[in-house]
Amino acid sequence: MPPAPPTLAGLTHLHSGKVRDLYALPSGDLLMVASDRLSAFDLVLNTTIPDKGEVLTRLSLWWFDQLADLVPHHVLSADVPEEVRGRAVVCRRLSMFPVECVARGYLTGSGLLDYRATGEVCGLALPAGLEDGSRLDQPIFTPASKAALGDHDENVSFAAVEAAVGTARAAELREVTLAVYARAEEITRERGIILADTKLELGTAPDGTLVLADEVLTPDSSRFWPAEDYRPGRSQPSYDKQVVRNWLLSTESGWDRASGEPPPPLPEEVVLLTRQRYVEAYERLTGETFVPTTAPDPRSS
Ligand code: PZK
Repeated sequence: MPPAPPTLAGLTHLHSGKVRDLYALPSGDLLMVASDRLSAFDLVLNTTIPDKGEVLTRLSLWWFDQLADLVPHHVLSADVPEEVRGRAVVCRRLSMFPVECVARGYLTGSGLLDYRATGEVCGLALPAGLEDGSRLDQPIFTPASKAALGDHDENVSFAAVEAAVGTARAAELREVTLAVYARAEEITRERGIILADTKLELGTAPDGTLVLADEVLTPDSSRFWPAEDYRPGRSQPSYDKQVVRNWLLSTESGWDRASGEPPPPLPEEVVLLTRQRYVEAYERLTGETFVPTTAPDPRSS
């Protein structure tokens, strides 16, 4: 059973995702807290990864800065309650669009499944003969409807987005999503990392301005692949989670993915290697050394 979200004095808990928790502040703004929780094979593991929440928070802040000339973001401040220092941000409360805005430059995951079934992804016809990991000639906007926690988002057509948010807003969502992907892909490529796809959450401010929300371009919202290991025609190793997946699938873990049993706790060496992968992604992308400023997550023991 996954741990309960932290109780924060005076704050109302609003939502919990697999790894993040959202609270309402007395000011009316929101507090988004990134935990050290880790998901794999669609499950939240019982083992936490030290510093993961802080690494991902700092990475997301760095990306917001890289994207600031393309789209405004929701972060107001990193001045947060001391229990969550370093891994939480104060953000503006927006009216969120009921759609996950995904850009894909490479074919894998649900996009690959849809392509294999229909030759299309979100109603977009793709050339024949693509395989797992194929680079697309042009990045594509592949929106998805938001599913309840634990369910998978469902890929939807652009027409469905138009029906949900109106034609003008739908065009804006596509344009900003593809612009963010293009900017981010250029940056990751220069640093030896392939950005296969990324998922954005967008909302509007009271004056109607489109604003980028949630976390952006972290390994939890995007697929990062080490460029040196890229080989289309097979599933690509994940930058951050491959050690965890390999161990869970190994006989050593004793876990049978099909059993419905919760996965066993991760060995210390798997935890430390995985922590190092998150830190390395942060350092490779930002060019900055990661120095933790947080108190340890009290739920990580
Ligand atoms: C908002 N989520 C996703 C779920 C999380 C986050 N700035 C905003 N204004 C209004 N709503 C949201 C945001 C943002 N970001 C984001 N749900 C609502 C979500 C669970 C945990 F941390």
